[in-house]
Amino acid sequence: MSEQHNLTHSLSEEELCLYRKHGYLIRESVFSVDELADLTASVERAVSLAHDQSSSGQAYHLDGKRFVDIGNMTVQFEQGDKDEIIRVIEPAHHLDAFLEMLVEDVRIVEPVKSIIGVDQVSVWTNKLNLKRAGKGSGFGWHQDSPYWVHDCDHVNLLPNVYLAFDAACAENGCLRVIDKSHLRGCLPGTSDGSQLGGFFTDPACFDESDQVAMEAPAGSLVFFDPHAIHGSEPNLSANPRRAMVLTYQPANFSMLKTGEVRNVT
Ligand SMILES: O=C(O)CCC(=O)C(=O)O
Repeated sequence: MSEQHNLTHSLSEEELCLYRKHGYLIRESVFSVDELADLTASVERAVSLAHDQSSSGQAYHLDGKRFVDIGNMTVQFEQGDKDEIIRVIEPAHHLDAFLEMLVEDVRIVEPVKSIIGVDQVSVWTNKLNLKRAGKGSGFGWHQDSPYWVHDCDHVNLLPNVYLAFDAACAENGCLRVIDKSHLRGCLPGTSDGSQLGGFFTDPACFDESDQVAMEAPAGSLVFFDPHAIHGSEPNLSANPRRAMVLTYQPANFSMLKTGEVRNVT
């Protein structure tokens, strides 16, 4: 890919200003319908593989949710009578060749370089985030930064890119971001006595009415700041809401779970 071509994917000054002001930016329909067909097939292969591998992994429960660690990968299942349904896989890029290529896609990586302000980045982590039709659970309000700060000295420099494999709307539990919340750094978690409570942002620290629904067509990208408070409602609709959240950092730093350095040029 020529340098000229790469530059066309960088964020414009106006986009960068919006990202910095609000803590998120949506670029609509970046991936084509044909690409999405390949990518969703790849996602389902990855899920099936993670399913097979999870039978030999290390299982544990946190607040009633089942997790299975398989090497450096964590698989989280839906709760209750849906407990064979995979909700999150982290990291997931190694499970399929299309996901491996996605990590290096210039349409994802070049805007991230604009955000961090560097010429080269490396992978921090990535997650497949799967909300099946009528079954996908919501995600409480949280920031990623307090979760990562114990493993990383540059937590301000970990922008997320959310790739919507399916159209995302209020009905299927689209991602929601609290506008401008990224400007406040790491906020305290709840202290409700639960195991995961500390990862959810204390509701006294923000106003839910500031939330913005990241509604977007399939193939869209949502860039959001590691300090941005975000979450989502359950998917009670007849349509799936599958996504991958890819997180980057400046070059030459190791990945969150694997310790491997994965530079992306
Ligand atoms: O998928 C969602 O709606 C929320 C994802 C999320 O919060 C995360 O990956 O940290």
